Order: sequence, then structure tokens, then C-alpha cells
Amino acid sequence: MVPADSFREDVIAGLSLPQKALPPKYFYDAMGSRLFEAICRLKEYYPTRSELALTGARIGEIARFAGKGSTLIEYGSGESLKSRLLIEALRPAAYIPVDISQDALRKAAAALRQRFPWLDILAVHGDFSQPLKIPVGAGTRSFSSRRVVYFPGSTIGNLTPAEAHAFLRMTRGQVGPRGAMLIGVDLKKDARLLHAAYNDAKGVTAAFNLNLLARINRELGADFRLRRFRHYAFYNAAQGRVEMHLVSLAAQSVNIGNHRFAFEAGESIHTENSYKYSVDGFRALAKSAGFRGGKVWLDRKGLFALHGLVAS
Ligand code: SAH
Ligand code: AVI
Repeated sequence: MVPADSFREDVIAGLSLPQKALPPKYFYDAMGSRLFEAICRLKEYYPTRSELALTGARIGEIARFAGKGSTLIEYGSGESLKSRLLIEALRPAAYIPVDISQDALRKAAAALRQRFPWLDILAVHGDFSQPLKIPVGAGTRSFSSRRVVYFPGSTIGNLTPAEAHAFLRMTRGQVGPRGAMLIGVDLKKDARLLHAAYNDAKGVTAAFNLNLLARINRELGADFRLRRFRHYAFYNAAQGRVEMHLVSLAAQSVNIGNHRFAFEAGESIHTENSYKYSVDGFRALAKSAGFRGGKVWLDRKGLFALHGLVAS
């Protein structure tokens, strides 16, 4: 759960904009996290498979870059799938997964405790778009070890370039001058491949998108009629991003407490951006936030990049 007050305030503010919009971080309640895990296993959704394959293939180099025995801080850890490869190779002093989804975080931490009984795990339930205090305790191994921030999955693509810059600045401060960052970034590619990845044949991405309205109904007592909205995703080439929307199929109004929102037929709520970056484009962003592009690893098909950044 996120604090109910900020959820309500953000939803009311977003639906009051001329182009209605909702922050994508609210996709991830227990149901949303499960639907996202199902997306990762779809044949059309290449990012998870590509990043897992490239991480597995280059794990020796990646571990040398990050430094064995470092403290590994992961933002948006979800089910901590790729992290397992890193944990095995790095034997970190501590693993600190940070996620807004309490449910996903709890399940992932329990599975990791079973698999890596020697590992010091400090799960942090929090929002990385706000300043976060990371509990690296004095007197523990994690206090003196090198800090490495891991941010896989191209979750950075769900931030605007300005938000991504602010996030990189924050992590630059957290890792310090000796630290490093490993960050998974989806590459620009043929729009047809992107279209398929965000419009899968089984409709799992549509269910993930619509679950945001179901969550607003469940937690804020709203009366969205889900059948009156349709999932819509497309590549906006000018902005370099996939956009997800929920389109109202009729003229209608929706109530949330004593707020009423009117929709015209065809009007949309913009629910997510997923920015795609060239290798050079991302390096330029990282450089502006105080990082040097140390290394970059791509999968064999050139669909996805893992950037190794060091503080400059
Ligand atoms: N890292 C995983 C999951 C990516 S999905 C992977 O690579 O497959 C994005 C994850 O980030 C979800 O688990 C979601 O709950 C989390 N998340 C999204 N916005 C967040 C925020 N503002 N603060 C913390 N976690 C967030
Ligand atoms: C978590 N994030 C990087 C995913 C993405 O591809 O932007 C979320 C997602 N949205 C639709 N499908 C997957």
C-alpha cells in the first residue's frame, strides 16, 4: 500500500488535468505486480528475456565491473529475478531491494532468503521518486563496502527525461565517489516490435493497464466501469516513447468521493510512458547527472542495453 492520502491526491490531481493522466507507479498493487510478472513471461515482451540473457552471458564482466562484496541496492526490484544472477556472482555484503509494491517485495525477500541463506537482505518499502533513506548500518560490512545501485528492467524509461535526470542525481549522491550504477535501458527499435510488446495477443498488458482503474475503485471507492474503457498503446516517435492510455468508449462521468470527472467519448487517460534510448542518448543523460559511461553490454539481437556507470 502507498499512503492512501497521497494516492487520492495524485489521482484527483491527474484526472483534473486537461489531458487526464495517472502516475504509473500506482500500477503496482498486489494484482498489478502479478500482472506485470505475467507480462514478463509473454512471447511479445522482449525486454525481460533480452536483459536476462545478456546479464547471464556477461555476468563475469558485470561482476568485475560492480566489484565483488559490494553493497547492492536495487530500485524497483519487483520479483528480484535478474538480481539472482548478480547476487550469485557478486556475493554482496548486503542486498537492499526497494519497491513501492509491498506484496512483491515481501514475496521476493522470502524467496531470496530461502535461496541465499548467507545473504544480508534489508527490504525497503518506499517510493524512489521521493528522497529515500537507505539503511546502510554503521558497524556492518555494508557500511564500509562499495555501493552499487542496480536499476534493471528499463524502469527508468517510465520516468520523464527530467525525472530520470533527478533520479540519477539522487543515486549519484547515494553511491558516493567510489560507487557505481548498473542500469537496464530499453533501446530504440522498429515500431512494429514495440507495438507488439505493448499490445500482446492475450490481453495481459490491457489487463495491467485497466487494473489501475480497478485499484482506484477498490481503494478510493470510485465507480469506474471498466468495460467502458479500452487499452491503447502506441509508439510516439517524436518523443521516443511508447505511450499507454485508457480510452473512454462513451461520454460518461466517474465519481471518486465527492469529485466527479466527465469524459467525452474517445477521451483518454494517459497512464504510462516508456522511453526508449540509444546508447549515446542514454550516456548523454547519465553524463549530465554526474556519471561516466564506463561500460555497456547489449543482448545478441541489439534490443536492450545494460549500462555500467561510474561517478565522474
Ligand atoms: N526490476 C524488475 C521489475 C520492473 S517493474 C524487472 O526488471 O523485471 C517496475 C518495478 O518498479 C515494480 O516492481 C514496481 O512496483 C516498482 N516501482 C515503480 N515505481 C516505483 C517507485 N516510484 N518507487 C519504488 N518502486 C517503484
Ligand atoms: C516496468 N516498465 C519498464 C514496463 C515498461 O515496459 O515500460 C512496464 C510495462 N508497461 C506495459 N508493459 C510493461
